Amino acid sequence: LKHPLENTWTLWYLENDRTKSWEDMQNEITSFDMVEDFWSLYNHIKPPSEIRIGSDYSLFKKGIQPMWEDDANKYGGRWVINMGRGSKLELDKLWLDVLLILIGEAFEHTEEVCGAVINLRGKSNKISIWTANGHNELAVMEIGLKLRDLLVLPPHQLQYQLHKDSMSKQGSVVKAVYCV
Ligand code: M7G
Repeated sequence: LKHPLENTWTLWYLENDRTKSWEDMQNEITSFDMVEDFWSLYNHIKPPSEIRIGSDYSLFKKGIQPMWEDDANKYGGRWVINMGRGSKLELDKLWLDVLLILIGEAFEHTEEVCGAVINLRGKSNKISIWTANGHNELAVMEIGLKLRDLLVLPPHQLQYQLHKDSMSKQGSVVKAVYCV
């Protein structure tokens, strides 16, 4: 007997390839809606620390593409954890914790959660949790504070950025609209 999840989730993998557009670098891997199927998938794929620099994994609710342009994301934003270089162990553990928090529906405003992304970038690895509406302060803050507690992050390590600001960014800095 398998144990159903609240939602169906889709795993995406982005492999950096200069000959392709960003959208075309996204590959939909598979979807699952059972606890046991999550673990078989997790055990079958490489942990983030073993995939190539420049790659991303994304886990989104089925039907939402891991891009700013998706209807579910276009008014949203993301809580970003800047990991720096970090250890492989830390990186893999934090990503697994984030996956479990998502599929376990740990938030009160769980309907606001769209998905999570890990960007493998060498010196500036990032994990982010994407939410649907960046102006829903109550939900954004509840999610940010709960993330900080569950992941046991030190204060000021989580920053919330609106996708519309990432989309139109000039230079390398996107302003944070909230910080916990
Ligand atoms: P990134 O991979 O999110 O972060 O964005 P990085 O700077 O740490 O590598 C890198 C670039 O990928 C952006 O400047 C965009 O050109 C493109 N890109 C990233 N995202 C998340 C999107 C997206 O959602 N839609 C589109 N069209 N391009 C994106």
